[in-house]
Amino acid sequence: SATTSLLAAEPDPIALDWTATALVIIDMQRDFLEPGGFGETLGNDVSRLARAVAPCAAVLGAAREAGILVVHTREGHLPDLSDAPPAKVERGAPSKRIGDPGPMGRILIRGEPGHDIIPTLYPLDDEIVIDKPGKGAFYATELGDTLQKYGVENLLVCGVTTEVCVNTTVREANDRGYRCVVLADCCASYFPEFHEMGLRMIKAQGGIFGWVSDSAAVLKAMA
Ligand code: C5J
Repeated sequence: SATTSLLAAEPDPIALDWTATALVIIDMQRDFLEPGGFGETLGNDVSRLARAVAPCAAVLGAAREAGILVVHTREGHLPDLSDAPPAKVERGAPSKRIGDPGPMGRILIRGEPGHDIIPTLYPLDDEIVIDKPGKGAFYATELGDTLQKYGVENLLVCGVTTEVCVNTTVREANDRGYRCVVLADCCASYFPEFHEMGLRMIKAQGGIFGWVSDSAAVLKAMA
């Protein structure tokens, strides 16, 4: 039908019914992409994530124009840290821990400037924003119910970081029966080799837990 397109992807092209497809943009937050946030406190070079912004913006613009459901996610915790497991807060040797004050407010806390989505990809008022305490977007959130309500079967997945929150969310979604297509140039990692391997893991073995495509293929298929 007119609502279905064939999207070039690996390991195989995939037919997508756009009325049953959502664009999911994972954790494109100032805390991960800008200096002074959670990502940098862990010792990462946050400039490595910048490459994903323009491709994400292009796909987001096309999805908005095509009327495709858009979902944004944000990783973070309540101000009292009641949803932050001590095992997560205590881990490693960061320069600042979750909840500590930083230049963009308290690190990884809901409502603080650093927790919000970067201006270039800022959600529109009618778009869905899922706040999640974990790496996966299904754990302890309303995402599953929301996707079911909208009749979603397929996810186009963008965001950061490829091997952490993107991979975890795609694994969760795959087990729940969603077809997940990860857009390679719309994702990024602090570790280029983890980005590469994170994508290869998804599409290996005939697409063991998803597909991999890119922004150019999506723009072409949506046109
Ligand atoms: C991380 C994420 N890397 N959004 N979070 O801690 O991938």
